[in-house]
Amino acid sequence: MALLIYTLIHDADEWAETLAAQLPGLDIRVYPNIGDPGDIDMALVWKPPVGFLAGFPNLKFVHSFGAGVDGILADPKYPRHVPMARVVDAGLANGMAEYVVLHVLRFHRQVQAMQFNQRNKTWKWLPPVDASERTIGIMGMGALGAVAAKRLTDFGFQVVGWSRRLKAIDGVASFHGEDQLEGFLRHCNVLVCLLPLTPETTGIISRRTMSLLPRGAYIINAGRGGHVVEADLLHALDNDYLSGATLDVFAEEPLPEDHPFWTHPKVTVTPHNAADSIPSLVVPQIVENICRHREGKPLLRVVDLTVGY
Ligand code: NDP
Ligand code: OXD
Repeated sequence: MALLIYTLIHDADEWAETLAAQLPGLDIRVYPNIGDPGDIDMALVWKPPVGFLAGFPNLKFVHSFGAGVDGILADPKYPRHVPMARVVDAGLANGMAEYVVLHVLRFHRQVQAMQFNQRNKTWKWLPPVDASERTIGIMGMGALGAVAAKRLTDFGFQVVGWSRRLKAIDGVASFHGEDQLEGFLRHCNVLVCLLPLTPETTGIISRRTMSLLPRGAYIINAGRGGHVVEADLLHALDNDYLSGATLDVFAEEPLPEDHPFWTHPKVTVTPHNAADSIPSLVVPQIVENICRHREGKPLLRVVDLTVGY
């Protein structure tokens, strides 16, 4: 039996080499050199094309290259009886926490305004705001959100989180469920999205939800592009309701050359690299799942296919 690797954005050969070094003898097939599809019982994938995975009759488990699995579940022909595992990694959580802290601090320390002033050679003192007067709200208090929230509390920010289920994290007020979304949003001077993209969360940052934020709020989206209704965000920025946005993920990636986000004075664009799966850090957990599969043990870090994350 063999492991198939499919990705158009990672260095598939590097991943294959790292896997081979840890599991000598593992039969690894890197797309497009698949051989007999009947040989494939495991697949490590990122955004496979529609119907691709359904073409492997002996597939027993699928592993995502990353934390998110929306790019796999977007395939309506995904064989639903095949379990899927995802990456939950301290390195990834650390990278994401750095990204969130960096952009929260940019907002907090008014870097956008100072850069604007510098371009105009304007020496202007901006009144400071104490961190305790800012509330940072994190949508999605999972493996990534919880770590970012904790780091933000170290700076003295008020931190609130929103998730499906109630959380108990020291120093972080927990809101949960649809009913508490409005109460959560009303607090957030910065709204950070670290949700998975599911039918429930698609388009969650919309004109309605943004209107519930305090005037002058800032948005950081490192979840998925599909969380944001882009036209609504542009409208809120252009009407000075929001003070700015940092966006790492987009409805279409790479972000098209003519997209208004590229040149918008209030938007910071990063190319979907808030946090990356690093082969040397992540491969051990994939190897662990391959071994468990071979030994007939339950997989770890399994995705609940009924909720989509
Ligand atoms: P987790 O599955 O660990 O956490 C997801 C969180 O979202 C949970 O707290 C969950 O609530 C909450 N959630 C899900 N659905 C809802 C809903 N309908 N209403 C309220 N809360 C909800 O995921 P990770 O933290 O590991 O990753 C989150 C996402 O980050 C990924 O799915 C991916 O899209 C994105 N990502 C982006 C990267 C980048 O570089 N830009 C890198 C890595 C990931 P509960 O805890 O109650 O289940
Ligand atoms: C992920 C990502 O989901 O990098 O891991 O987006």
